[in-house]
Formats: sequence, C-alpha cells, structure tokens
Amino acid sequence: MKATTGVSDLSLYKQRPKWSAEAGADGAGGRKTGRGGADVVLDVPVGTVVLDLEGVLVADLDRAGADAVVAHGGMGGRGNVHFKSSVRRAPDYSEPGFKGDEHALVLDLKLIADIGLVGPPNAGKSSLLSSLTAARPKVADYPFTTLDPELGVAESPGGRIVIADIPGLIEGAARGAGLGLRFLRHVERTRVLVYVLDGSVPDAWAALETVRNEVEQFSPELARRPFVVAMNKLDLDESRKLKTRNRRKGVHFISALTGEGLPELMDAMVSALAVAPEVTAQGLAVKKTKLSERPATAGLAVERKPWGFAVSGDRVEYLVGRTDLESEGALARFQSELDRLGVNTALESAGVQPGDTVKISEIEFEYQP
Ligand SMILES: Nc1nc2c(ncn2[C@@H]2O[C@H](COP(=O)(O)OP(=O)(O)OP(=O)(O)O)[C@@H](O)[C@H]2O)c(=O)[nH]1
Ligand SMILES: [Mg+2]
Repeated sequence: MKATTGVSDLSLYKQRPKWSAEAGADGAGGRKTGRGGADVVLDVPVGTVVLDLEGVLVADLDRAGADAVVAHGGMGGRGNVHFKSSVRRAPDYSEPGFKGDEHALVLDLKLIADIGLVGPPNAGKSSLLSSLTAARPKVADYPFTTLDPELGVAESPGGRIVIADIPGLIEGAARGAGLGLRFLRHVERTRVLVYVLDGSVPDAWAALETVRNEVEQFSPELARRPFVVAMNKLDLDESRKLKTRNRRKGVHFISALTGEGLPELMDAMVSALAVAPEVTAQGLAVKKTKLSERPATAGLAVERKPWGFAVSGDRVEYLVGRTDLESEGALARFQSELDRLGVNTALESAGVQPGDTVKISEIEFEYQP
C-alpha cells in the first residue's frame, strides 16, 4: 500500500474490497525457476491508517510516498532438482508454492491538517475556513450544515497552514452523539485546535466548556495540545457586549463575516503552531505492531479430540502447506520431516495408537509409527 497525493479518498476500496497479487509461474525443466508473480501496489490517499480487525495499527501512511507491505507473497516451492540424491536421480515431485498472506484490513483516512476548527454547530467554523482560505465550504444558518470534513490552505508569513473544518460538536459527541465521533477522529492529528464559538448566543462560554469536555473525553492527549479560542460573530450586538464584559485572557473576538479580528487570530494560530509538537502515530489512540510481529501459534501442540489427535504449530502447518501429498516421494520426505520436528514423539506422549486419526491443518492422516 502506498500513499500518494494522486488519490483523494478511499472510494475505490469500497467499490472493490478484495485485491490479490498475481500468482507466480511454475518452474520448468533445465533447473528453471518459475517467474515470480507481479506485486500489487494499492494507491491510497496520504493520511490513510491501516488497521487490522482488532484495531491494531498496521501502517500509518502519513506522507506522500510512504508505503508498507501489508501482505507478503508466498515463497515458491523448490523444484525437483532439490530432492535429487544418489538413489533418486530424477525425483518425480517438487514442492508446490506456499500460499501468500491473506489479511482483512481496515483503511481509515485521517485528514492531515495543522489546525482543526472545532465548535458547536452553527458557530461559524465553515465561514471562518472560507475567510481564511480559498476553500468554499457550504455555509448556512442551520446546525450540521457541514457533513464532511473539508480542508483549506491559509498563507501565513511562516508558510502554508492547512486548516480542517469539521461538523459541529454537541454534548455527547465523544460517545457518538450527533456526528461527533466520526469527525473528532479527523482532528486527532491536527497540531492546534481552534475552538470556534458563537458569541451571540446566551450560553457562549458554556458552549466552550462543552466542546472542550468532548475533546477531552475523546482524547486527553488532543485536549492538552495548544489551542486558540475564537469568539465569532463580533459584528452582532450580543457578541460585542460579550467582548466588552470579557475578562478572560487569550480569547480572540472575531467576525468571520466582516473579517474583524482575523489577522490577530492568524497570528495566534501561527504562534501556537510554533510551539506545538509534531503529531506522530504514537500520539494516536491505536497501538502499533507489525503483522509479521504478531504472536504466532509457534511451537508444537497436540490436542486429543473425540475423533483422534489435532496437531498444530507453525512449522508443521507450513510443512503440510508445502507438501504435494499426491506424490509418494514427497510423502516419504514429509514423514521424515514430521519426525525431525518432533511430531511423532509428541503424538506418542499424547497416547496415539496405530490407526488413530491425526489431523494437521485440514488434512487427515492415519497414524503409522
Ligand atoms: N453575523 C455573523 N454571522 C455569521 C458569522 N460567521 C458565520 N455566520 C453565520 O452563521 C451561520 C452558520 O455558519 P457556518 O459557517 O455554516 O457554521 P458552522 O459552524 O460551519 O456550522 P455547522 O457546519 O453546521 O457546524 C451562517 O448563517 C453564517 O452566515 C459572523 O461572523 N457573523
Ligand atoms: Mg460548517
């Protein structure tokens, strides 16, 4: 999987959820190894997080060009020349190739922005994005106008600042109320939050507490990052009065509509960004492991079942996967490998009798010492 700026969403994978790479070719006479199958590279948008079904992070493709192997192809089988010996000059068997990895993965796209605008519905977040950047999100006088997060780019003396506008947060958002949970995830990796509030409503400060609480409940780490408070709609009388009575420090009174206070807000955003730490995958609410580092069912286990004995363990299962059970020569080698891996000893200490059924992977054998 590879992150590229050429793809902007994950819709392709919704349409086509199953992908597999080409199979390798068979080997041929004259010691010819079969050609390897071509890789499949899945292009995903920058910011795609790959998780397994338990929510464990597999890869965080947070930069253009970042890539990760999420499924390895199977090893090819060894050709018959590998089984040549003084008594077996032309072995009649070869190993089949090994099956490649097969994984069910979840792709989650997180916006990557420097600044996240969060606030109650109708506070003017989209209006602010529109005044600060060239983005033209939908603005309307009803709650939840914004249904999908939107990005805009602001130019500052220090460089470009990417700003994310998300749908409004209401009480209970962190538990999924409104559209909250889906969208809080999108600001999870923004470095600075701007709390945007409507200064013209009677409970403007209470709204700030509600929103801060929701962010805190969603991610204490996110709540601790630097933030800026923007009290909007300063062009309205109620907001103007709020500003006159205000004693709180660090609150920016602005009007997204007239542009009043916006240069100062921009300065505050730039200063906050200057001290804000980089956000890395470790800061995300997911644990990181590699697929290959998963605790494997390593080691050999023999289990008594009503019908006989079940043998499990990576190495024996691998051996079964690599053996062509139709070929007598391969079967003989399989027997000696089982012995070498200690399978026979383990079966005997479990009380196996000649003629008992032994199952490895999905394959049944009759035990013959
Ligand atoms: N008077 C005044 N109205 C504003 C200002 N900013 C936004 N509005 C109005 O407030 C309403 C909501 O604005 P939006 O920008 O859509 O608000 P939002 O926070 O994005 O809302 P949601 O997407 O629903 O959460 C619209 O009618 C805007 O025109 C402002 O500074 N002054
Ligand atoms: Mg909006």
